[in-house]
Amino acid sequence: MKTFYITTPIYYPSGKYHIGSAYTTCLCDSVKKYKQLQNYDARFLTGNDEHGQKMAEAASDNGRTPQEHVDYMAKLSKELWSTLKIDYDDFIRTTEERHESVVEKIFEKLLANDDIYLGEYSGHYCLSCEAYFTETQLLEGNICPDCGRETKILKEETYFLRLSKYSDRLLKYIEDNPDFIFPESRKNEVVQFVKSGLNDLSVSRTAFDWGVKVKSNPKHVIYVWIDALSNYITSLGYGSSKDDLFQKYWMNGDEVVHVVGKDILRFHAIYWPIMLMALDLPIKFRLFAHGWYMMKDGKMSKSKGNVIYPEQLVEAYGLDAFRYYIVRELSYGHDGEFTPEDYIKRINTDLVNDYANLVSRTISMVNKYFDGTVKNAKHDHDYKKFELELEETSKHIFEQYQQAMDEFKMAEALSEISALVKRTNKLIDDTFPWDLAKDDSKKDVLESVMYHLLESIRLITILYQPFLLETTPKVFEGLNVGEGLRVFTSYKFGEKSVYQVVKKLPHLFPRLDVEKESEKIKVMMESNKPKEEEKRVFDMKSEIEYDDFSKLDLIVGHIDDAKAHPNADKLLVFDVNTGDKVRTIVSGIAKFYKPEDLKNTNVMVVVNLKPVKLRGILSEGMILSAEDKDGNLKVIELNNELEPGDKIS
Ligand code: ME8
Repeated sequence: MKTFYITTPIYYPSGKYHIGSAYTTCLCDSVKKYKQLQNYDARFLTGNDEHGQKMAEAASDNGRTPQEHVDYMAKLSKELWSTLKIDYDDFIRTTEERHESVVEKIFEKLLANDDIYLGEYSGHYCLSCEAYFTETQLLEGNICPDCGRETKILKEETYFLRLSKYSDRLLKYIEDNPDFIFPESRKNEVVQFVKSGLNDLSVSRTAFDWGVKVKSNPKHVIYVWIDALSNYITSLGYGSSKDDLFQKYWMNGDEVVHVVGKDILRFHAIYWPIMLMALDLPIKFRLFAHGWYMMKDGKMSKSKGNVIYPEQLVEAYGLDAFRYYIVRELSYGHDGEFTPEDYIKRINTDLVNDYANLVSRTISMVNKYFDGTVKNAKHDHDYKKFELELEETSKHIFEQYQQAMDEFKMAEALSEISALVKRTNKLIDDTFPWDLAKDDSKKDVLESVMYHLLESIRLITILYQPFLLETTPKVFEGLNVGEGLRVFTSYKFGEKSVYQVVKKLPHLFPRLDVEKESEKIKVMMESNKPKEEEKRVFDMKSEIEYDDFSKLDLIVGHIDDAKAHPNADKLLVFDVNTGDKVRTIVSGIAKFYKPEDLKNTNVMVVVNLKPVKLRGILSEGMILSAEDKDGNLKVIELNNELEPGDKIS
């Protein structure tokens, strides 16, 4: 038996998982089931990424210790996966001893081989983004290109992984293995990035301690990505005394696929293969990088009230509808949009109108005309050509479906099945069974048509098995199809000789009212908004004296005019009347405002801040804004009765 090993990323359990994480997990689970139908020995790994500063912060935001927090979240995650009937073979947590002890060894091994070395990192660090930036990335005035705040020069002792040493080998590997990273566009992104030159990667931190400590120098904590990426092999027992799974699925395995979102492509396409090369292990995996589920108003975010949780959709519309929609709606490698209307329409069209309707019409006709029993009557008749056409279509669709599934084009695979459902429904339109039933001499023809409908439903249901977990067994049972005729090797017209169907199948998917049900989903999304009284936590700076505060000259300013910065997308340039004069102030808020949005408003200005040149324009002050939970900046607008130059204290 050939082996197949598929993995999701390990998720950061900072909060409840939304439909984005559920997408990757459902997709991998469906692929596992598909591979099992192809007779592979398939293994599926998922888990949680529990270390790092952000996790420690999420824990303290929730009033828990980091360990309490990750334990609690692991329980919630497993509950979600069980609600979604995810059939993983292992759930790895990076705080488990079996993982930590091996990560520790991996680091020491790389250190001993001189692939990791101790050095010093000095660079412009943005405290808010927790990231270093190079000189060329910074905006003028050492401003962070992501959030527009001033960066600080930080120096810290850190270990580095020699990425530079491996970049040629990596490029050659990508060239020699054209299907290593897919889709193609993602591969090109990676190649370009590597070709632009790889700097050695800082792989340890000293600023916090929630992580795996470097054994030989415990004041360092191993960088969360080195820790996290190792999960794909630590879970198989690599580096431990019991490594038979590692030998079977990795070293001697036939296929390994890591499925990841586009945002973590670089980690998997560059750092991970380089780690494997440095460990002298084969790069066994292929990498599929998918797009994101977005909302009409951008990214999913609790405070926008646009988040929807998988559990809510499953409870309202059932598991199969959710699992079907989630892999059907995102097309290969692209982003897609979740809208409540699309959700309901997709279920109504594909599952209610086409599939469920075909099954229920057929069962009721077979009962009405043949008392529930139909056999394979092979003989010629006037409608044979329609039946043969259906047989041909179904053969072709099986090939197309497999090809799409092998290439991780789930939406295409599902639309192939839909095409077969439509084609089968068309056999009813082509042959008018109700007319055939009126003529006793056409009984054989009618039986042949019914048989073809039933066989086609069997074949369709075989293909739906990786996706519709609850519905497909019901249909097979209703049609009295045994285990042996539910497998790919039985995908052929004529394999089942006699059908004996149930009197009536319970509704597979009830028809939904689009307007009413979309409204219901919108209400669910609104209810997911954080409650007003929810505690906000921020990083409190150290206490200051009044004298420190009084050093600030805070003044009411009136924005006379505003325009885009000619040389920087992220910056806006304001003419602000602060009473004494009209100042030019450059502000990194272009992501949140159009220039005209703030014209003629009164704002708070720090006027005695040392002027800085930002991309060629001298900025003579700072307009104050507030940052919401999701990092959006909102300028603090003041009462219009205030005058430019009024002092704020
Ligand atoms: O990145 N649509 O964890 P994570 C589709 N711990 N996918 C989405 C999504 C959306 N709206 N939002 C997030 C991490 N994702 C690391 C991984 S692996 C060794 C370590 C996807 O919880 C995202 O693209 O932040 C990523 O693939 C996955 O969820 C986990 O993200």
